[in-house]
Amino acid sequence: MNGRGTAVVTGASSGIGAATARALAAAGFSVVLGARRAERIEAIAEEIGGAARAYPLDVTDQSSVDSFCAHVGADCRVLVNNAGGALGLDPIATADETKWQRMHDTNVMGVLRMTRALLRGLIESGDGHVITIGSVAAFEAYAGGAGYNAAKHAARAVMDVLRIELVGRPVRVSEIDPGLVETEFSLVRFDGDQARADAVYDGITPLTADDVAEVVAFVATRPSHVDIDQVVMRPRDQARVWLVHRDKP
Ligand code: NDP
Ligand code: 8X3
Repeated sequence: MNGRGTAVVTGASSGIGAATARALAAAGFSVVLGARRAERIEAIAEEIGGAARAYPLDVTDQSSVDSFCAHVGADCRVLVNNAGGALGLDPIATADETKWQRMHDTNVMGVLRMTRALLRGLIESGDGHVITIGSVAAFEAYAGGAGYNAAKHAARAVMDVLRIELVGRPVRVSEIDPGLVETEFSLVRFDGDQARADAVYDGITPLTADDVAEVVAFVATRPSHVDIDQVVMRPRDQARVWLVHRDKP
């Protein structure tokens, strides 16, 4: 069953993006997966089967975005801007500009590049939907978070403006803002340091990628007149980014 049209998922090679591609396919979408690790998205598309397709995508590179979107064609109905992440947890005093620029390029400019490239088709579909995976970091500052905070705050502003600019057009704009989700996120943030990444989830039951994907699929399958503007979701043990209850043996 692929009666709901085409859904593009960026950053579909792991974590929330991979789970979202599976969930949207199960909900009846023909999914198109994009990420830099081509072999991973090809394997996930093959596992999903049916009309799932996978093409390499680097959202920081306009020519890669153009080639990817040429494969998608004109019939995209849902775009899930998921590609992104954090690099480091450095205080502002010792901030690494390269990391800040990479975070901005992926989490903000990537959202712009993908949305701009597919927007015309989304409008012409008569029932388009842009869903962006933000973060609680989009509205909650925390020590060491400045570069990622700034990027996710900016991505949120972009989505707010898009919602305003599209009012009266047949396109919904939704933002899903999760707290702690156990994926490769922390491994990437801490540059492959597995022990440091594991410590982030120590003593709590974090959200899973499937928990978030289930919400994305719910948001994407509401009737056309229902726009779920924003969803904030966290593990029960997390009240703020920095306020986490941990069970210690
Ligand atoms: P993962 O690290 O598991 O997944 C990140 C995905 O983004 C990968 O598929 C990666 O693929 C892709 N990606 C990174 N850079 C690029 C790029 N330049 N072009 C295309 N794809 C890219 O982390 P999550 O699944 O957790 O992260 C998904 C989103 O959720 C991110 O936007 C993150 O900020 C957000 N988020 C995560 C939370 C968490 O606690 N895990 C909480 C709140 C929000 P590849 O490397 O193959 O290109
Ligand atoms: C990921 C959640 O708390 O690491 O977006 O910023 S957090």
